[in-house]
Amino acid sequence: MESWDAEQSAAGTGHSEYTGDILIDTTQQADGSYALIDPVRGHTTKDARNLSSSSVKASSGTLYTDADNVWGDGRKFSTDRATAAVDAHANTAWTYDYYKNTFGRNGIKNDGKGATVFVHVGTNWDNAQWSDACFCMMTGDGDGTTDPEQVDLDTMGHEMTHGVTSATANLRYSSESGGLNEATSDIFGTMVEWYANNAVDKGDYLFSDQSTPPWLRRFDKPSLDGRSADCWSKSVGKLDVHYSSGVANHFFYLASEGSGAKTVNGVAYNSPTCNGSTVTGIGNQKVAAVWYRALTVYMTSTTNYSGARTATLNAARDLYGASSAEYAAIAAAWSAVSVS
Ligand code: ASN
Ligand code: ZN
Ligand code: CA
Repeated sequence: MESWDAEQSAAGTGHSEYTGDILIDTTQQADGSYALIDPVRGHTTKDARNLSSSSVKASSGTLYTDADNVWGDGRKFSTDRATAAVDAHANTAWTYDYYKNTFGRNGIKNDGKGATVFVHVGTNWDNAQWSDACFCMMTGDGDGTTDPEQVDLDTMGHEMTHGVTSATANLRYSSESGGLNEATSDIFGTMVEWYANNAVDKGDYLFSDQSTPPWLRRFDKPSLDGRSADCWSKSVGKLDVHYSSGVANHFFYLASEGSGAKTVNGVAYNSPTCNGSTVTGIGNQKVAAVWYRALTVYMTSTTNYSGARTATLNAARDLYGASSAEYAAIAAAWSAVSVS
């Protein structure tokens, strides 16, 4: 009998750390309390109770429940342990919706199954990660002094995208394929931010700008972080994957916005080219569409930078035609980061 359903979906109010006051999808349980179970997308948000990332399993931690369906206090480093959970729960939903509404992808594995999301992992763990084995995301509380909880939009999008990459091209997490794996997470993490169109955490080409201000990585000139590569070279695959990703992040910016100085949503960028060319952008939605098709149709576990150029050109040909401006822009942007 319908009126006796034990669980029903409800709209909760969340006081988030990074995106203001928001609505979150929760589930009312048989005892009348509300739980951070997303009835639409299937993901569940839990408190890891400071268990270290290496020990977390899907069954670890405690499901968040609440009597009045009003969650968190909007503060960073909050003593209210539900505050980081508000951001994690909502931003996982934004990521799911981005993939669903943009590419028709039904969850991380495209099987409609929701993941488990953990907040408060470890002690002063200034990181977040995806685990295939656990089918879960883990987020830490930051460093305890400067960096707060690692649950902002682009970070959640980044981690969930590692699951998408595993389920598709499965790019090996070392050398050039590892850089492409990391860049794929940076690119779609950023696209989730653009998709969410939040007034507080605006779309930008800065990664982890909210939880590690002013930013951890940036796309227009990745080397500004002191470690990432702007241009491909034979030795780029020797870098840590979070720095060899710079070549693809730089490609993404150039193909989206073009070379030179530009202010977007109030942030000033200045993107150089490695070959002295001038590149005209086609907008990040088209570049993301090309990247998604390349990732899901053409890239494999061993794709390197040269292979990524071929994969994205194949995707651009499929989507826009071989003589399109989009195809030409993808080619020009790769050439501008020295990938031929
Ligand atoms: N946050 C990092 C990442 O997703 C964690 C790691 O290096 N695996 O890349
Ligand atoms: Zn990553
Ligand atoms: Ca950002």
